[in-house]
Order: sequence, then structure tokens, then C-alpha cells
Amino acid sequence: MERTFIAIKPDGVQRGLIGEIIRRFETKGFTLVGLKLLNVSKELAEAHYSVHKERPFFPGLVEFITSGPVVAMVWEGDGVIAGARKLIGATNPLNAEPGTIRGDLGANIGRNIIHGSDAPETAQYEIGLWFTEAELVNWTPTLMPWVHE
Ligand code: IDP
Ligand code: MG
Repeated sequence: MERTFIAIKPDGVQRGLIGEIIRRFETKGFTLVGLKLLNVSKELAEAHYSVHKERPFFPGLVEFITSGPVVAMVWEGDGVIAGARKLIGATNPLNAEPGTIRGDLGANIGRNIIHGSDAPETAQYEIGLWFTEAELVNWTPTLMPWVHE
């Protein structure tokens, strides 16, 4: 089963969107296997966004992600990496389709509410960066036969 790393950024937490966002992943049929609320250190933020370290928005991005609590999650499911990106929508909420999290809930690229891994290698790196193995729960929801044939 595929796993992906999802984070509700400080704007999503401050705006009271935690429940709304988790609901969308749950009702889609993905399985929550890791969850924690934390203040992100500068080191973790820089490691998480290391691919963007040469970009002009990098310092502001690190400052933003460390500015308040973040909800870090791991979700599991068939095709969950690409599927979560679909639920999340385009990076700029102004271009994100209605029906997506960013399309429905966001209005600015610097406040786009949520992060999702963009590929299998990224998901593996990010899950290992944010969670220990002991923090991840292996379980199968009893409703699974009604989600997957
Ligand atoms: P993604 O979050 O959709 O994968 P990335 O291109 O990986 O988008 O960028 C990572 C994050 O960096 C974005 O979610 C957003 O918070 C921030 N970001 C990206 N481009 C810009 C920009 O042009 N201005 C400000 N922030 C940006
Ligand atoms: Mg990205």
C-alpha cells in the first residue's frame, strides 16, 4: 500500500481548517496512519524544503512554516500520492480548481494551507524526515471492503 506525507501548514491550523482537511482525506477513502501537531524547527523546515533552497521565496517559506503549529500526517491508500495531490489542487490557490482544498479554502500562493508529497521518492524522504517508524500505525479500517473491491 502506498503512503504519502501531508502537512497542514500554520495558516490552515490558525484558520481552524484541521477538521475540514482531515475529513476530505477520510471521506475519500484514504487511511490515516500517522498524525501529530508540532512546532517545526528551522532545521526540519530547511530539510523539508531543501529542493527549493535556491528559490527567492525559500527564506519566507521557512519563516512561514516555523511561524506556528503544523499538523503532520501520513496517509495510506492505492495511488494516495497522486490522489492526495488531486485533492490538494494547484500550488497557487488562485489557479486551483474549485472542489480542491486549495481551490475552496485558499487565495494566495504564500498561504496555500497544505503540503503533499509529489512523488514516491519524495514521500519516502518526507515520511522518514517527519516520523519515526514507531509513530506510524499499521491497521486496516473495517470499512475497507466497501472502499476497495
Ligand atoms: P507544492 O506545495 O504544490 O508542491 P512547490 O512548488 O513544491 O509546491 O512549492 C513549495 C511551497 O513553496 C508551496 O506550497 C508554497 O507554499 C511555496 N511557494 C512556491 N512558489 C512560491 C512563490 O512563487 N511564492 C511564494 N511561495 C511559493
Ligand atoms: Mg512540492
